[in-house]
Parts: sequence; structure tokens; C-alpha cells
Amino acid sequence: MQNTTKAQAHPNIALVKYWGKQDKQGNLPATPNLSITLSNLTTTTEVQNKQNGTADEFHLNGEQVEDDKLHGWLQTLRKHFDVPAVVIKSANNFPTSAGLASSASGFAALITAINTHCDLGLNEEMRSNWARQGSASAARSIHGGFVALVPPQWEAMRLAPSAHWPLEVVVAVTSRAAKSVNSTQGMQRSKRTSPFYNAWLRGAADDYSAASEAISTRNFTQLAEVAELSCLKMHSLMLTSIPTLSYWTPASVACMDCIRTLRDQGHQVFFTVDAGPQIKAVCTAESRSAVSAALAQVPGVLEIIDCGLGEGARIIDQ
Ligand code: 2P0
Repeated sequence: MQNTTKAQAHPNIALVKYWGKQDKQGNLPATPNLSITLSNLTTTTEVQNKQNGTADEFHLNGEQVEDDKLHGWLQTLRKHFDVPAVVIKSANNFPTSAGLASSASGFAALITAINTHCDLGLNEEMRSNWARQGSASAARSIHGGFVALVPPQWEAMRLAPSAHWPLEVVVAVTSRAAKSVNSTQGMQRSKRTSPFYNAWLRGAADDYSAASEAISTRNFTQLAEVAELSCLKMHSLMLTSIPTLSYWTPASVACMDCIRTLRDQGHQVFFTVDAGPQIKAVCTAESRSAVSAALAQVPGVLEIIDCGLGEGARIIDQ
């Protein structure tokens, strides 16, 4: 066992969204979903053995924190593997818990680090399975490029590498505040109360098929149409939950309008928005600088982050 093992992973953004779980063990999404892994936004996680005491210790962005989800996940892992008490230090180079999928990159980096640190012998599928049990979207951050999370295995698989279609992603940050209702609670609420939830379930397989076909044929117009539809259907579920879940700021809405205008002007760009106020504009390399410049001018945009498609979770600095 090494003294310290370090891993890195990137967040991903879903182009066909997941919002709602199955009533089964294993943290299984209710619907097939599909994402791209981002470059530039990075979670770095290091694991070392605890020297004194038996309680795990968790540090996030330099501060020691308690995290029930993480403790529960480690307990489940220990039912299957011999994992000693550990100190986990995780840091994000982007806002945490603000709709930029820090839990996705967090659990993907963590299982990757623990796998090597404790010689668990997990392959990518198994790491994806464990990451999913921490946070379903984390299953996808094990891989780079275009990634699918589908039944029956619910272990993410890579649909295509980044080089297949090197799209770019411009993130417009409109708030750095942590969200008030986390995704797990939000999707439980939507499943329980939104009158649109059953329609959402019925449409998901078609959305998934259209998006995976658009990716394999590099059909931007088709991908744009289905990705924006999936995003807006998910936010419709959120808005029609009781009480309502509204993650957008006025600037989020203005960014969506800006992206539609850019598209009308001939740019290849579409938006997607997760459970948070940040807008992700997916575009071709030719349109990237125009998209960045236009979004930077939208009132209320605090920061623009340019990303490409990133790699999967991996060990660094052994
Ligand atoms: C997704 N999101 O497909 C959707 C779109 C956010 C909006 O999956 O309860 O952190 O930990 O499994 O994975 C965010 O939810 O939720 C998410 P849990 P997760 O990316």
C-alpha cells in the first residue's frame, strides 16, 4: 500500500439528463442518460492511511468536513473490501455544490484513488459501479469523451473518445452560491410530486437513442435539438415539483436567450443546464470564441470558463 495515492477526475455534463431514481438498491437512475466529460474543471483527491484513530477524515478544499453520504459509501465499500481508516483530501478548481457536478468528479476520483491505494483490483466498469453508488452521475466521470449510463448494468460505458468529435464547452457562471436543495432531494421531490414525471420516464429512451445516433454521425443539429429538449424537460419537472425547484438566476435565462440568438446567426451552439444556475454552451471549435465573448457580455455572468472534452478518472503523481 502506498503512503499517499492521488487521483484526478473531471465533472461531466449530461446531454440526456437523469432526474429520478429507481426504487431499488444501488442508486440506479430511472432513465438512460448520456454525458460529455469536461476538461479544465478538475477534482484532485488524495488518500492516505489514518495514522491515529479509526475514524475516517475528510477534507474538502482545505477544510475538514463531515459528509454523511461519504461515510455511508465507505461503510458499504468495507462490506466488500479491506479498507483501513483513511484521510481523504479533495479539492476542486471550480465552485463546489453549485451545479458544476462536483459530486460526479469527487466520487470518480475517490474510487480511483482508493482502488489503487488499497489494491482493490477494480476495472473501469467496477469503479463506475462504485462511483455510481456515491452519486449516479459520478459513474460517467470514470470515462472521458462521450459516455452513456444505461441499463441493465448501469456501469457507464464510453460511447466515443473526445477525438471522435472535439466539441467545446463554454461555462457561464452566474452564481457561486451552493444550491439550497441538493440533487438527491430534488429528484425525490420531483418523482413524488411533479405531474410530468411519468411523461419524463416515457420520453427518455427516445431522447437517448436520438442523442447517441447524433453523436455517432456527428450531427450537431440533431444533438442540439435533443439535448436542449432533455434539459428543458428536466427543468419542467423541477419547476412543477411541490414545492417548486427553481435553480436558475435571471442571468441563466438571459444566457439561454443569448445562445439561441447565436444559433440564429449561424453558430453551432446549444445550451444545457444542470441542477444549478450555470449555463453550459456546447459548441464547435469554430464558434467557441464568439460564444465566450457573447456570454461574457450577458449581465449577471460572473465568469466564463472554457473547456474541451476531458479524460476519464486516473491516478496521478504516483
Ligand atoms: C445528470 N444531474 O444527469 C443530472 C442532471 C443533475 C442534473 O445527476 O443523488 O449528483 O448523488 O445520484 O448524480 C446530479 O445528481 O445525484 C445529476 P445522486 P447526482 O447529470
